[in-house]
Amino acid sequence: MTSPANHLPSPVHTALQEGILVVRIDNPPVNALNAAVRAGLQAAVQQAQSDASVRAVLLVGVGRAFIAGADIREFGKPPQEPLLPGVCNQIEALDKPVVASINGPALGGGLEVAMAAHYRVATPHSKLGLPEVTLGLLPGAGGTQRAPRLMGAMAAAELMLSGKHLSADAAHKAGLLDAVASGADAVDNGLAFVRDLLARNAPVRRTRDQAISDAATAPAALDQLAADTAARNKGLFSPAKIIDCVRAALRMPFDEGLAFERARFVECLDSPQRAGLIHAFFAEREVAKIPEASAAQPRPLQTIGVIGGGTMGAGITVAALDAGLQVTMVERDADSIARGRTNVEKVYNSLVDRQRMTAQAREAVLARLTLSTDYDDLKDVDLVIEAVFEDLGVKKEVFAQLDRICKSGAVLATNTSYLDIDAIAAVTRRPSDVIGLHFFSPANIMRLLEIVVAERTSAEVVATAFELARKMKKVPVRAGVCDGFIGNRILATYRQAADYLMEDGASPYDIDKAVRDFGYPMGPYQMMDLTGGDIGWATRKRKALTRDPKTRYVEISDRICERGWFGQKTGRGYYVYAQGVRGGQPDPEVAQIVDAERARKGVTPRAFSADDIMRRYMAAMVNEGAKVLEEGVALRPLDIDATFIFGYGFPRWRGGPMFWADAYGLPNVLADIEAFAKEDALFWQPAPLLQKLVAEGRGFASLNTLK
Ligand code: T1G
Ligand code: NAD
Repeated sequence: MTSPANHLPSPVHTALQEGILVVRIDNPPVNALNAAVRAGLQAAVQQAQSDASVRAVLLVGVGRAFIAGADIREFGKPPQEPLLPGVCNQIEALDKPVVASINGPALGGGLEVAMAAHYRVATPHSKLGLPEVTLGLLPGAGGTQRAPRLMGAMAAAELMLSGKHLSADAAHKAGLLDAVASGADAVDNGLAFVRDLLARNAPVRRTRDQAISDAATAPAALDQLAADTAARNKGLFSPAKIIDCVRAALRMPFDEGLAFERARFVECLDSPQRAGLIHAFFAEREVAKIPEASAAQPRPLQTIGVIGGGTMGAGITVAALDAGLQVTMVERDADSIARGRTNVEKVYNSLVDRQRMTAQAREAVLARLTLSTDYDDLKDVDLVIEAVFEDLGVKKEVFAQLDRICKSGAVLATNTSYLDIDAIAAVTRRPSDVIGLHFFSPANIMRLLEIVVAERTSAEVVATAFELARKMKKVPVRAGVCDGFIGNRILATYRQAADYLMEDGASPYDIDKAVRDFGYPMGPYQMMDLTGGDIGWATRKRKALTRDPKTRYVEISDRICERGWFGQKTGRGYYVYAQGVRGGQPDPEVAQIVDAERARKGVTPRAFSADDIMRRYMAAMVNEGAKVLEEGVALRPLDIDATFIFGYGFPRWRGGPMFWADAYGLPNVLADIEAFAKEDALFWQPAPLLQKLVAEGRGFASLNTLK
């Protein structure tokens, strides 16, 4: 059978077996419901309806998934018939039992197809969910009307708002499944289930006809959920629409509810957040597609060494243990290694305390950890990650030792935030085995891993680093060597723009508020207080020796640090952190310091609106991003987007700074920079790449495909 959409062979195959029409959906890698699949499903239903020898229908997915949802790549393009809501209604309307036999992911439209079927069975490792909210959407093929009828309105609302994937057991308990089969083969499981149905002459059971179990209590509970959701998902568009649809399911007849859902779905589709979130979805995956991945195979990776058991060393150790690896942590002395052990155990103890891990599981994980003060214990490891003090001399010493001790073929990595990795590699006889693995604090939580490829790093070592990231479920971004790589370099630039705003008249608290209202969890001065003002101060002092005297330098943060006010860790920074009070309070003494610095510099403060603040903040970020691109430090704009979404709190629904810039309009970004350059031409130098793209009428998106 060919598909009407494109006359290519249909990705949906049917075969009659014992009077059961087995419908196989075969659209690798995850059987996404593109136009051809939808057409194939529709044709299968029509075949089942018209063929009297068909007594029942069995839907299965070929490969590692049932159906992972609508084809996300189709969103934003003109819709192609048949549309999924209609296909689901046709499946449900069939007057012969339809069984969905699930293996692997049944997500979004995939679960909607299964809920339109009359019965559902799944293999034990299947995952069921309605994660459309993570794409700025809602279940648009009946999911908001059928899920409440299968699992209750509140449970359905929570599933859709969380975007979480349920295990087969949890889905069964929730009412989404009729059975969890023991077998791993979906066809066998399905055939056995259908045979039993036919033997019992089981009726067609349409989900639309099911009553909603908590219809009496749900309306009031939904009010509370709506309030919590609005507070939790500040600025997000689709969560409120999901709740409106569940309300409709409680109030309206099924088909009216479907129409209501459709209208809300189209509103989400048209929201710019959908485009930003879908860009983030694909950016998260595209970053792993790097030139070295096709040029080399990763080396074996079972045993890891971690040098330093401080903030980062301990977090990296936990990330490696969670990835199932053997870890040897090495510290300077007995006290330090004891501290390292405590830092690691603290993480697992709190998981056990919160019943998110059993004591046995903790012991099993910690059994894979070796603690040492002897570098010789690293002689057989596959990869070492150094996380000692941010001092070039100390790091060079460590790498010289590793070069002497580690086996040939071991990967030698540094977690430095800023230092020159080529200089570190140069103290070894194997610079091709040296690479930067820049984790973000807390390293066992933050998903971003900047993989810094030094001048001599081999393709095999890069591939091995990306394999480590895959094992640790990190989002790996390939970066070149420069001061601060991709993230910290761009961070330093927009932080500078924020400091200029502060010295010119904006209060640090207004700047933080503008950045929060833009969608960040916190502003730059709150972030400085969280990570510790002393770290930035040390960096500024280190850079003072080489700073261009013509560059404008704001000393307000120095004044604050000179008082020992390093932020949360000292109870005071830009904000005051009173015992028992959530979050920091603006500090009038900081405002006095700011005023004094303005007076000392002869600056007459002026007013800046939130829009003025964000135009400068974003212009600095995007302009430096363009420089990072043209220097080849980042491969593609999407690498910068992923860096800031997964490592610096950039609001995911805006798609990242470079994606945001395309939406805002590169000519507008350039115009802003040229306007600001009238005040400070040295800082506001437009990136040649930005000027080129504007001149050619192109966006950053045009650079997202690797040559
Ligand atoms: N559409 C298109 N491509 C998809 C896709 C999808 N739904 N899901 C995955 N891919 C691609 C992905 O880009 C990658 O491509 C490859 O498949 C493997 O994915 C009407 C509106 C299923 C749990 O949100 O969560 O249905 O990089 O690397 O880690 O109501 O993919 O190899 O070229 O992620 O094993 C709702 C999204 C859609 C699920 C597998 N569905 N997918 O994870 O592999 S909206 C989702 C996932 C919808 C309806 C609505 C995961 C996965 P490439 P992968 P994985
Ligand atoms: P930290 O001070 O918390 O820990 C450093 C540890 O290294 C200490 O426990 C110290 O005893 C140990 N150490 C020092 N010299 C050693 C040696 N020769 N052999 C063995 N152990 C030694 O510092 P941190 O915050 O964990 O930072 C470590 C590295 O990670 C730095 O390069 C830093 O720039 C980088 N980094 C830090 C962060 C962050 O947010 N803290 C984020 C990313 C990267």
